[in-house]
Amino acid sequence: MKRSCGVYAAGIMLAMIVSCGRGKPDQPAAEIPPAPQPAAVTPIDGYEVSTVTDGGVIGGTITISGTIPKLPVRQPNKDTQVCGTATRESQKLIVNKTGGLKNAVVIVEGVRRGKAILSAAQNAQIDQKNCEYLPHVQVMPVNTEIALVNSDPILHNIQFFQGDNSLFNIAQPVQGQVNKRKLEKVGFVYVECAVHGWMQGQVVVVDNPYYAVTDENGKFSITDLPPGTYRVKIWHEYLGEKTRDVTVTGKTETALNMDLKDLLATKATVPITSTPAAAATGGDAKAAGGAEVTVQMHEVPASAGTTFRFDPENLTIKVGTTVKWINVSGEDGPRHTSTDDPEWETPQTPAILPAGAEKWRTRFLRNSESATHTFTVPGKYQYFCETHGPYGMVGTITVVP
Ligand SMILES: [Cu+2]
Repeated sequence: MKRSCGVYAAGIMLAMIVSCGRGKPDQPAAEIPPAPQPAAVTPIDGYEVSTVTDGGVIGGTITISGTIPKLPVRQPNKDTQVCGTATRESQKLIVNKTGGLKNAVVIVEGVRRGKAILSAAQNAQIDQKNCEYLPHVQVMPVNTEIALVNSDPILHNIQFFQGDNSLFNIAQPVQGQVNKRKLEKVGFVYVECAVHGWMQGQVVVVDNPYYAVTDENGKFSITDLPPGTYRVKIWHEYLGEKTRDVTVTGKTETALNMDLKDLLATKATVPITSTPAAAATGGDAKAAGGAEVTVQMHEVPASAGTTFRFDPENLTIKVGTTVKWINVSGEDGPRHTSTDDPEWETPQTPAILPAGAEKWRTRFLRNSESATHTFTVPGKYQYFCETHGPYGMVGTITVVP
């Protein structure tokens, strides 16, 4: 049985207030303030629950016709005693023999009144199990919590991104550890493990309960929609999104079948495996003032498995040189930052700046994206990636006059 956490927590808090606040244990129960009634409303602002008596259904199949590319497999290379060494299929484009597309998200937009939010949907969970996120794609209502569970006996470090922003970044070293976080903004959230780059997931945050995720045959069904015309969005992590207007009439099913081959065609022009940028300048590069030096951000072999590094890690440049950091972790690789902002330092990653030097903080760079900083103050700098710094992604730059 699923239990409302809010009600449960309220009950505990009330019990604590009661047990802590009362002087004598045998005071009459009448002095205890009545428990606040759990509000029969949804956590979604502006969405009103009402009985839907003449609801219709939108259902169908999302497909891709034509040749389906095979995306690169994933190769576990860390914590292999738990994660294993076998390659894993990409989860980004799963299409069955008849073209059915798995894990497409179908969202009916703008519904402000209708059926209740399923209690299951208010108990969203992402389980880190066998070095994989379960489920890989899910939908949850805004202003509800998602439980982050580590079922593995190793450290996972889960990070949520919404757009270019990191929402949070939590290290979970203990098997069975659970942390909960409320997601407060509608939109698409990308989830990544800082330790195991092949662990990636998607959480879609919505503002009404009319949504579905397609099954392994590409099928979906959204029930109990009040009659009306709706804009329906079909979103897929790899292919992008499309919308279509659908008119629903009472107690009938309206078919919504869509072939996303045109979205795939736009992807086909993008190379599936990225080509790393020109090789960096070596272990201890020197560059003249006014020049630009490139530092790659990518996965490199290390003594214990592989890990993410700046390459070169240590750089000597002349004052006036611009350093360009570029993420070359591959299309399936993680996002990286470069920062020397003390606000983001950790005990493992102190930010070191010469007196009078300007700090910097790049945004989270996706694969092939880059950012620059020009060094105008001589001295020694130590900077880091906000996500992978605690796992060794730290670099130094020595700026000489
Ligand atoms: Cu990084």
